Amino acid sequence: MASRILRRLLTHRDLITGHHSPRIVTAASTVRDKVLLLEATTQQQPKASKSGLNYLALGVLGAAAATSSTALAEPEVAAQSVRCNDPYLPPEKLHGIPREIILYQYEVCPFCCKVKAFLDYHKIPYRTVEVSPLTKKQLKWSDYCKVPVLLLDGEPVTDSTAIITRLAAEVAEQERQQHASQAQASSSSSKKLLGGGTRTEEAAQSPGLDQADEERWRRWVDERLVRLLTVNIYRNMRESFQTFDYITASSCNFSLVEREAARVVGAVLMWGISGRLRKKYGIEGDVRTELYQAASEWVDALGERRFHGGAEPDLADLSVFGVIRSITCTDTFMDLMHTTRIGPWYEHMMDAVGDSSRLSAS
Ligand SMILES: N[C@@H](CCC(=O)N[C@@H](CS)C(=O)NCC(=O)O)C(=O)O
Repeated sequence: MASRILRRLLTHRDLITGHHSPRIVTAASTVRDKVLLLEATTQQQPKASKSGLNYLALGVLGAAAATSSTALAEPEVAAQSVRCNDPYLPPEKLHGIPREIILYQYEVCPFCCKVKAFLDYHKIPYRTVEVSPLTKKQLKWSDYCKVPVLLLDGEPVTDSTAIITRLAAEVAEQERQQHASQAQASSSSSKKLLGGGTRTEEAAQSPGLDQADEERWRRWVDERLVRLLTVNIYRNMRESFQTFDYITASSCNFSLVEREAARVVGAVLMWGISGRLRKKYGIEGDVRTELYQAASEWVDALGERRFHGGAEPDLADLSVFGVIRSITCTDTFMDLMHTTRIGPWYEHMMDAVGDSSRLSAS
């Protein structure tokens, strides 16, 4: 199973190398029905701490980490960011699917990969700007120091969860409008509208419960799964080097010397602090065993369903998939596929998400 998945992944050049073929996709044709009930509030984003331990080692990648996509023009936006109070709550105000989306990212950052999984699944075109972890010069227009940052027609939105919540609300609204116009055209399609579009009938009958569960698992990804993945990919010196081979290979504009320096310093540094991370995250047992347990929790939660969302992935599926996809080519990933029951779901997710909707750098 794992080797089949890996073979297929290796055909996805964009994931491994950061190279992408240009592709124009119409977002409107692939929107999914996401019903979000709660109200949102927004507030000014405080300046983020630069001490994010997860990707601390990425700092050693330095200014050299800028890839070709960095060539995109600096945005003309106010030096401030917008963030939901509670990132799981949809925004009060919708603006429609943005015409231009730019993702400021680290290529293999799990939070950025979560956002990319959402955009890829919905075939919403986007460009990426690879941020230098050391200088963050690509983000100097912003007071927010982390990635991802998404520019939606020039408006900055921060935090992967808030970004996905916001985009999901836009997509749901677009789909609602499409259904409404279809319902006007024929009475039979109005029946479909009540059925919830792409959601399962069961889900449509209990939207409240369904959304609460979706949110619970999204929180689980942010508060448990990402942390477990992080401590696993740096759990010993060999795996830490393997992870940094992968990270440095994913940033395509390194000179040979820069790449080697980043690889060695980053791997040693991250291995060195992995114990502290474990403590910080309250992970007491063997990290691999705990990760396997987490995978079991997820598979058990799926039950007989193809996806958590039923016949189609929901935001929980896309979040779990996105963060796991960020560690492709590591032993942690292979062990997850070999040792746990998560493989079949992961393969279904690869099929559902399909090719990336990322546009090539201009
Ligand atoms: N809650 C944030 C977390 C973002 C985050 O921690 N990003 C890391 C990269 S994986 C970061 O930018 N750390 C600060 C740094 O690299 O200086 C989200 O979901 O977007």
